[in-house]
Amino acid sequence: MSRLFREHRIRECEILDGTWNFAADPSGVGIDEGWQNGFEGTSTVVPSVWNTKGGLEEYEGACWYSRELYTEGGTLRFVFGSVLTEARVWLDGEYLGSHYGGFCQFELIKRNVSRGEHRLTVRVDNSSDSRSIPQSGVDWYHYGGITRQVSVERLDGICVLAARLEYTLSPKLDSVDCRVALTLFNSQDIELTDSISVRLLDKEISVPVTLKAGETREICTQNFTISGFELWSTDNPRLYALEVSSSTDDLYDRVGFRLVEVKSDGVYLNGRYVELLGVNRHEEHPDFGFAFPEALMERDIDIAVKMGCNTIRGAHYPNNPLFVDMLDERGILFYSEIPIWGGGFAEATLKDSDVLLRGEQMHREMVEHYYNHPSIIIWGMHNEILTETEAGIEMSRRYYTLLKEIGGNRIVTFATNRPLKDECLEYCDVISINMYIGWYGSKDESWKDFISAVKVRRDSLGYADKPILMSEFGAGAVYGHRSFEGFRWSEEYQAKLVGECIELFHSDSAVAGSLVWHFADARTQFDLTRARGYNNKGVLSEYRHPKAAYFKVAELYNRYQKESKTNTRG
Ligand code: ADA
Repeated sequence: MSRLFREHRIRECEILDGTWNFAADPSGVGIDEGWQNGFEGTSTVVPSVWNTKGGLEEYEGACWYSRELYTEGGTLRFVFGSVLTEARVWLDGEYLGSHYGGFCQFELIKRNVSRGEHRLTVRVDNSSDSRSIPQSGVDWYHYGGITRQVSVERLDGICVLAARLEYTLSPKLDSVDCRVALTLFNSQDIELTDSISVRLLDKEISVPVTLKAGETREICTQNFTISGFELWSTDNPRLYALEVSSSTDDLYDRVGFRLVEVKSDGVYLNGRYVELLGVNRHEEHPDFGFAFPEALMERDIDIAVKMGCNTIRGAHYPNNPLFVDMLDERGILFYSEIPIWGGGFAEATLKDSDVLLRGEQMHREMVEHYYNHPSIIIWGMHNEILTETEAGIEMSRRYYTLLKEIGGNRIVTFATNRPLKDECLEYCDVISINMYIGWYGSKDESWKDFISAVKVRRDSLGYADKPILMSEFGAGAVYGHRSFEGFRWSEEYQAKLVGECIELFHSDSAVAGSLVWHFADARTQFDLTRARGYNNKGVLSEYRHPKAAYFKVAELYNRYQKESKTNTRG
């Protein structure tokens, strides 16, 4: 997986990014015609999206990718950072497996591979419909392709496939009770015994293990206590190395210790109140789609920090782990969710057992791959689904229970656009609200009345202890469209509305924070209701040029951040 640091010092890894053979398969004949054994194509670069290639801008369907690789042989593990949306993979024409769902890593293992040249082939399909996740009617672009790094690893002996640090801080936050859950795999054809070493700060734990040929097993270290560490926080994002090794393999990750709590007035990090001041951000760019370049990730973070943000919502899917690594380093809080974007999901679809299972699988994968990131303080279950219906309630109950069970010390929430009739408030730790008063709907609606009505309903349902997070609000502004009169679609209109919202939310002690919709304009398939084919509610243009709203948000967020240093709450 591409990370900001080296994950392996023993395991041999080769990055397979670069030039691949590529062909679109619009009539879906590839498998029947045996393209898994080879096909005529043109060259393309991986990672990328095909929608930036001439002729495929609006293409939805299957495309094929293949490339050669050389290996010394043995057990190979192919790691795909993200393939949108369904991947089927072959090695030398032999089927290895498939994966459904973009935006999250998956791996396929093949044992007994011979030494020499091999051909890796991937069929990628980004078709969407009413039951796909994301479903067809979403407010972003259905890019397709191999959008994050691909690599191949050579496994030897007993291997460490995953290591998850589970910890509980003491009440004084000066010591931490830890254990590490390890996923181990015997890559050989014979039973093996080894000793796994786990190192974290001054502790080194050894775990003896015997695995049958080809066996995968999750085991946990005994509990151990650490003291003399620094907490991870927004001011001091202290990270520590978690190193796991067997005699033939290793895995390195970074962890941080922090406590996330929710009280009626908001979110507390390590016992200190933190007002969530942030933006929603699509990991998308007109020139690269979802194959978002690393240097731009860093630039986006620089811009967000300058804007005074301490929080980013990865709307609406798990972001590149590299980006989350950067957030870990910079002390920025992250809200990570899966792409269940409700707009077009009918009630029947929410009940559909395949859809429910797909969503569950995506949550499990998100937790599995992102568990150790201290910056992730919020798991988002879904966005704007029909939470007043039986199906919405059941989906929320199911995912909330799951994420509370497996998600570690994190807030679990979902973004609702119907808080005055939402029947799922039981299934969230903070009430995250997407609302666009001042943009959609009548000009007479009042934000103040709306927030009061939400609080009255929340309290009457017995959830007065759950703070409100304004997870989306904003207005469209076409970059460069200025207006003395402050007409809609002008930068002035957006700046005024967003500024007034932030000031109102900041002044209300029931509101935990504001996440402006959104960071930068992003391409959408809603091209009739969205000028230019973009969602224009970015405070930056798609090329990261600031609109007037950027400066308004920066003024307010930076002021609040300054004031919070003297804030005595918590
Ligand atoms: C929703 C949705 C966003 C975006 C926004 C808008 O709240 O979650 O993805 O579509 O509305 O711009 O209308």
